[in-house]
Amino acid sequence: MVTVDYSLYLVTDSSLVPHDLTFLGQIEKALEGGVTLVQLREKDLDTGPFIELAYKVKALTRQFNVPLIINDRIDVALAIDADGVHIGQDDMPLTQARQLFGNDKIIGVSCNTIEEAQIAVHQGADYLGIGAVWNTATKKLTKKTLGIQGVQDILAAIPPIPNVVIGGIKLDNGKELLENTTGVSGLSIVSGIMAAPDAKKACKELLSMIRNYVVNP
Ligand code: TZP
Ligand code: MG
Repeated sequence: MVTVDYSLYLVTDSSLVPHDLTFLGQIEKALEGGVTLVQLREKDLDTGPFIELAYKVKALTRQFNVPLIINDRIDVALAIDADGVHIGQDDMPLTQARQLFGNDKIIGVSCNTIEEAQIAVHQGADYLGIGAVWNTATKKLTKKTLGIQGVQDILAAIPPIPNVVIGGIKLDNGKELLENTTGVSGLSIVSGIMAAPDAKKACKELLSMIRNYVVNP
């Protein structure tokens, strides 16, 4: 498996890109700004267009030597030979995903409770996505937001495992989160990067803040 730096994890959302900019251009800017991981998360694309887009994003992430993770769709991840897949609690269970995907690929699992995190660790997740920490306009949330304390409670209940925290994270509250937790591997951000007028600058600022708190390979 590739060595992964979880420090700044971009999760894409094409609907958030400013009108004068392009989706792929925005991802490229984010890569130039130093994002360490990219997840292609497009909920409304049919399989064919999703695969077509995924190949384009993969070509970009390869240039920067950054792993590409596909949200939800194991079939798409396999088809394009992505580096990993990210599954939620209602997606294909981790055990089956691992059987299809093998041990050499990255599988991340979304967790909102201690129990979900413990199960994901037990079943061999490579990393956890913990959230939502705060409210966000990017995703309709069906579960409680965790707050900083909720994130810390989950981390305290599981053995050390790579993890990213997600939901409503910007520069200032991201700093507050990292200052007040131990064991967070990185921040996962959608609108704070995809909607930024200057995504490269936004990523540089986020990364230089994160690097003060997080040590990754
Ligand atoms: N999962 C939990 S919150 C969220 C996802 C995909 C969206 C986070 O988006 P943003 O814009 O970084 O708040
Ligand atoms: Mg999902």
